[in-house]
Amino acid sequence: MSELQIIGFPQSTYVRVVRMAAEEKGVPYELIPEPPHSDAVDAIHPFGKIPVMRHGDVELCESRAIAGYIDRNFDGPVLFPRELAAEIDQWVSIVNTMMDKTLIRDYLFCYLFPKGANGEPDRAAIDALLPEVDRQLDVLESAIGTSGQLAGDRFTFADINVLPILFYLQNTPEGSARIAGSATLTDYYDRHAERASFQNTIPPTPGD
Ligand SMILES: N[C@@H](CCC(=O)N[C@@H](CS)C(=O)NCC(=O)O)C(=O)O
Repeated sequence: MSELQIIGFPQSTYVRVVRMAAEEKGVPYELIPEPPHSDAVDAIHPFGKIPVMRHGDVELCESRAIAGYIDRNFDGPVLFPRELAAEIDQWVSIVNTMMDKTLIRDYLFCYLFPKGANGEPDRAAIDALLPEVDRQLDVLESAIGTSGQLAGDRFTFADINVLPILFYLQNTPEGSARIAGSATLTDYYDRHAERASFQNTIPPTPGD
């Protein structure tokens, strides 16, 4: 069968999670860095979102579905172990429906696409978001707890799915301070950031 193609630009946290899944499994893939709503993406995702995937005759969209396909169809370490599958899906759902919105689309975007006076980040908007940012990081901290993993006590797709979000938070003043102030979050992030799958998928910074 032809090589796996992962389609979507590498700055996207959702593209990164499926790349990390492929990297963890040792699956070679071609990254095709398309933006959302390009013809190539629209041909596979009914709402034009990235990532999408092609593997021979198989075309798929949605990061959770793509990661599950990669896990089931290739050798390598299991990313959705059966005994943790429900717990992994619970955390994927919480991260994708709540944390992605608050931590990335609301909070991070205040810095990435500043809307304040003179092109500065909107301080009032950021301050209004901080209680919810803190609350969500409290939830994450408590879920990681003493096991050091998000689901059960082993590395799974639940961890892969949240790490690209923490990567971006590390580049914000309040997000990095909150992580630095928690031994649990700092240990979790530092340990997982050493993984080859994380290092090999670090997104280019603007201007690179
Ligand atoms: N539920 C989707 C979300 C993917 C998503 O929101 N991707 C963003 C880029 S990070 C996107 O395509 N945004 C364009 C849009 O929503 O129109 C998944 O898990 O793959």
